[in-house]
Amino acid sequence: MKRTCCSSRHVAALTLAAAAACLPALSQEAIYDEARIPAYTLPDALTMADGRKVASAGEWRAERRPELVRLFETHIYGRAPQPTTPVTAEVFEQSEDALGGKARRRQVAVYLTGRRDGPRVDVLIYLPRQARGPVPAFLGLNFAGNQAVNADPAIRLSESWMRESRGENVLNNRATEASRGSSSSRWPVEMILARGYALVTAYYGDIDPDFDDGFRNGIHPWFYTGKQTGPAPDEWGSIAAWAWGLSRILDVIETSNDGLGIDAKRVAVIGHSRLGKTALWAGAVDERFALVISNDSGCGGAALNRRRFGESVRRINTSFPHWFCDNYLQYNDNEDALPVDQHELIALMAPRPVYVASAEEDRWADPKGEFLSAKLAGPVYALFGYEGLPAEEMPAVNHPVAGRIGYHIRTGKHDVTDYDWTQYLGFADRQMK
Ligand code: GTR
Repeated sequence: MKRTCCSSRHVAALTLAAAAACLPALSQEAIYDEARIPAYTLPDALTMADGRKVASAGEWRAERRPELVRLFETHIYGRAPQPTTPVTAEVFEQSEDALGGKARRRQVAVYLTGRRDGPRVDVLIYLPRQARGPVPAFLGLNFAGNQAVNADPAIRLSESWMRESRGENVLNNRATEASRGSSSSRWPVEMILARGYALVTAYYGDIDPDFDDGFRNGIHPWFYTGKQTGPAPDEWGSIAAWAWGLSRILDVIETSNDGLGIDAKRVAVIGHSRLGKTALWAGAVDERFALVISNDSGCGGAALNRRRFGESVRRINTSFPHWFCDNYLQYNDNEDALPVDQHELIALMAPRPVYVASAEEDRWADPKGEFLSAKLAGPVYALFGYEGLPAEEMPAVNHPVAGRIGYHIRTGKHDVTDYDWTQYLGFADRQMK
């Protein structure tokens, strides 16, 4: 894989002089002042690359939408392969009486390549105990293993590689028993079930471990052809791989006999932070997701690249060189050259409902840039006869606004809270039930 500028993966291979040339930009301070944002012009979602205007939902669907998906694939996330073999799944544990009688639980081994020697994703499902017939669901990847989502002792402990930054709950890059329930504040399972929804979750590292190893582990190598040893500059990085994994989980829901109790036509995809970027990309490329939720997704997610506020393209490509495709490196300090911006990513959800959430103290993720993306996707929703985001200005903190596009900024930091979930559940009730 060729890289044209520095990333942690390649800095070692650069001459000293070349590395030094990269340093000033790397140490550049993040912009946290609106007055310092350079003037920029956003690409118009409704203008084709050849200048033609998109005037109808039909033209959007037939021409502009596919063009935008290709542009985002080529320049930001990388193109993921079509699955060559159907995914296979095996329920390895279940209970009709979980969480003190509130839930039914399913644990399903999903073999992403259909083969037992290929990557295996353990999917945890909670269904409302009393539900009759298939229920709508929230599907989201988690950061620390299924066992971190709830203290339920029956959840299989993750054995996959895990980042050590999660603290004492991870030892030698593996989750420990102490991690059980450690992320439960982000997953209010009982609240979700009480509202009639199922929760479906899996550990993102089961799909592709979140570190830069040149794509030798995880799902990528299973799709190399010939002598290929890594993705081409326009092929999938880790975010596209995680999103692809979400689609395979949806395949399982869609094709299993009873849908595992879930209505495949009412699955909302949700994610926080890097997994919020992932949820958005999953919703963009896979229109089977009925509703899409971005929680604090920031740079490479809902935030506009061209604002360069908080985390910038250079910064994210330097800290996490494996998240995006290599072509994205061309836009380090060069955001204006991008043929797309993130309001067009939100527009790719149209006409499906989409919700973007920010947190007041999460300035790294650029709340205003997230709001603007949600707002500026509106004209595409209008083609379908929907009101997008009914707000001219950024709403006050803790004052959610929603049309077919929802948005809030809540008090507090970069996290997923009950406040966030309360808005998502209300939005899903109105848009999906
Ligand atoms: C940060 C990164 C963000 C966000 C976050 C997370 O370090 O700069 O883009 O994705 O990680 O995923 O927790």
